[in-house]
Amino acid sequence: MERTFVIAKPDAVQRGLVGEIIVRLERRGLKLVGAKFLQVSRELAEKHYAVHKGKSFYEGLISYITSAPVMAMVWEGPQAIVAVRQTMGATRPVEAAPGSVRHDFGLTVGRNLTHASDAPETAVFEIGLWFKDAELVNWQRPTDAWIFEGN
Ligand code: IDP
Ligand code: MG
Repeated sequence: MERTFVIAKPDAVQRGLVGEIIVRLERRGLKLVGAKFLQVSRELAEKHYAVHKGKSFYEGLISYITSAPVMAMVWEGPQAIVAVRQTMGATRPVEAAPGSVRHDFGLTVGRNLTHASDAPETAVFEIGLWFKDAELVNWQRPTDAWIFEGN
């Protein structure tokens, strides 16, 4: 089973959309295995977004993610990485599919509500950066047999 890292960004928290984001992932059948509500430090933000250092939007991105609390989460399921990015929608809300979080609640790329890991290696790196092993919960969900079958 695959795990992916998700953030409800400061705009999602301020706008009261954390529950909306969680409900969409739960309803899809993904399983929550870790969550923490925190104010992101500049140090953590720089590590998380190291890949974007030097880009025109980098400073704005660091100030956005550190501007107010976030909800950081780990979600699990078959093809969780691709599935969660699909539920969140394309980076630019005006290019995101109707029905996705970024389409339904966003307009500009600088306030696009969520983060989700984009590949298996990124997911491993991000989960390790934000969570200790002991903060992730392995739990059984009997309804899984009604949600997943094979791949
Ligand atoms: P992703 O979040 O969909 O993976 P990335 O390209 O990895 O998108 O960019 C990381 C984040 O940086 C975006 O979610 C968005 O918040 C911000 N960002 C990306 N491109 C721009 C831009 O052109 N202007 C402002 N912010 C941007
Ligand atoms: Mg990205």
